[in-house]
Amino acid sequence: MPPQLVKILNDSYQAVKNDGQDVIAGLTKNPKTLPPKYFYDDYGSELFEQICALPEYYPTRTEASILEECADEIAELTGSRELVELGSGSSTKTRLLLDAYQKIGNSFTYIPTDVSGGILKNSVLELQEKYPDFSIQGLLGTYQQTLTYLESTPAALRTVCFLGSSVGNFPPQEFDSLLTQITKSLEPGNYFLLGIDLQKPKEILEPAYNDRQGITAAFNLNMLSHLNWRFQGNFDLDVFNHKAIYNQAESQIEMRLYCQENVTFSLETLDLKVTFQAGESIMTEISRKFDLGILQTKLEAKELKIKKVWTDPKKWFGLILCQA
Ligand code: AVJ
Repeated sequence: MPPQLVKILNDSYQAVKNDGQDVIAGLTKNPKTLPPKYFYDDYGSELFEQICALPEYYPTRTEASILEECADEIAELTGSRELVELGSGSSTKTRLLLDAYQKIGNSFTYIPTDVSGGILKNSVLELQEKYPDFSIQGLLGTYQQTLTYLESTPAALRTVCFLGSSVGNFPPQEFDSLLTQITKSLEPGNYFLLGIDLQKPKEILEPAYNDRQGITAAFNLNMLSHLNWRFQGNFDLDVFNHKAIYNQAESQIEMRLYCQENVTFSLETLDLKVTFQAGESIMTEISRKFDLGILQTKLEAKELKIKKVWTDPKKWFGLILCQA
């Protein structure tokens, strides 16, 4: 049998089956929220790729510029034979790391993981062609499912990477438990590579999340169309508006969808009715902006020893390499 391109992490890795419970919890809260993982159906992942290329959206190209400088060093320092990536998307930036590991010439396994099956399968196919000597195994699942799986399959020379500042989606407490779970997925000596967006003026941050072409707006609204197909919903995208603001006190971007009318929608398979007052919003995402020093202390407290830290000349983005 040919190897599976993508292994599906199903609920056997999860104690409780929970599909949609997080949607119910968020939409019955006041104020309403939704988990950012619902951005990423296949179309949402495609929109996110477009965001990464926007002139206002600096994180992707800034992180790539740092990786261009330090990928060889990371490959040498870690000497890893396995790279697991959380939320790999198209794996575009990761190719800089894969190139560096390829130069070293050891046998090597790359494990991209994502919640979007379409983009994951396509990138596994492309990467297998570009890196014929690497073993490439996609994992389809949430961060939690992936980390639980990793814990059950330890590897001596493993690096787990979490790029693009996706950790910024986690509020402080959840971030804390995520770090605990990441530590559990690592054996002593394994590495963790973390990409984080750093604090900077509102004048740079807000345009990055309210782009002039409206791609971020389409990305935000697509969450409702994802819920419509996944849970037989009837959200009318035309009555919602996108807006992102920088909450200076919390150092986070907050992205919301504002409902323009008094209206009720339903999600049939969740047996849920959701009523909105005109002007009411759903918060779909927070994107935290970090202080490099505070974060380093936090990682050390989680028994992740800082090996090396890189930034760009403007100090807009940081890359931290830790060892368990
Ligand atoms: C993928 C979570 C890192 O927070 O910048 C981009 C998602 N949302 N534009 C971010 C996002 C709106 C992105 N992360």
